[in-house]
Amino acid sequence: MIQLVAEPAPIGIDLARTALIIIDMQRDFLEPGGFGETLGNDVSLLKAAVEPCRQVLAAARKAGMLVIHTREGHSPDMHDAPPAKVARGAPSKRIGDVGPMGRILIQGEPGHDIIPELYPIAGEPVIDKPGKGAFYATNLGLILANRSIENLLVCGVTTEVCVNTTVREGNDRGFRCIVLSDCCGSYFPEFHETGLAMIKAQGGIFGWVTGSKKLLSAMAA
Ligand code: C5J
Repeated sequence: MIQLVAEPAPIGIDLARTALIIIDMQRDFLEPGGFGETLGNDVSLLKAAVEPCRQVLAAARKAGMLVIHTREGHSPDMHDAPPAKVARGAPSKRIGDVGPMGRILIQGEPGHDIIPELYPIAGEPVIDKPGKGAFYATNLGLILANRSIENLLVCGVTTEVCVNTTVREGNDRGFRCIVLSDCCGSYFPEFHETGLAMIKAQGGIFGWVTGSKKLLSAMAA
């Protein structure tokens, strides 16, 4: 058990029943020429989350925790891409179009891959998800049940989209979701703050929020 200083309240978690889930730290979101940039975003805003995430990933591996990575994207034939998602907005390139990192948000393309700093190692499940939430149309729930996981430490991008959606899904499935604020990022700093505020409001309506340093010092204690 470790005791975590968190908001809205401290929380004790058993690391043997805790998984680290790193959401969509893909080149398509973090590097120029990918999905994030085609939507008109400044992708450099997500960079700050990489180093805290790397430190937490190293600590989780050292502690023998279950580490799960997710990737948002679609199969090359796009049978799993809802037309309403593909047609959305006015991006410079749409999902499936060819960009400098290959076809946008398509599995197997360079842009779909996880950034080198956080690259999965053997034994770490990588969940390919067609939606924003990591539970939707994936076997994440099964993987967590098979390991008797009760708590999720959540990192990744973007705070208000895929992180928030996954936390809401996880909360409804009975998981204690603890979001690591500096390990998450958004193209909109105000949405990052509000996304975190929504999780911890009302006594922790969706979960808890803490920072990587607090987690690392609790794990080291
Ligand atoms: C978005 C995500 N923002 N991973 N995806 O479209 O948050």
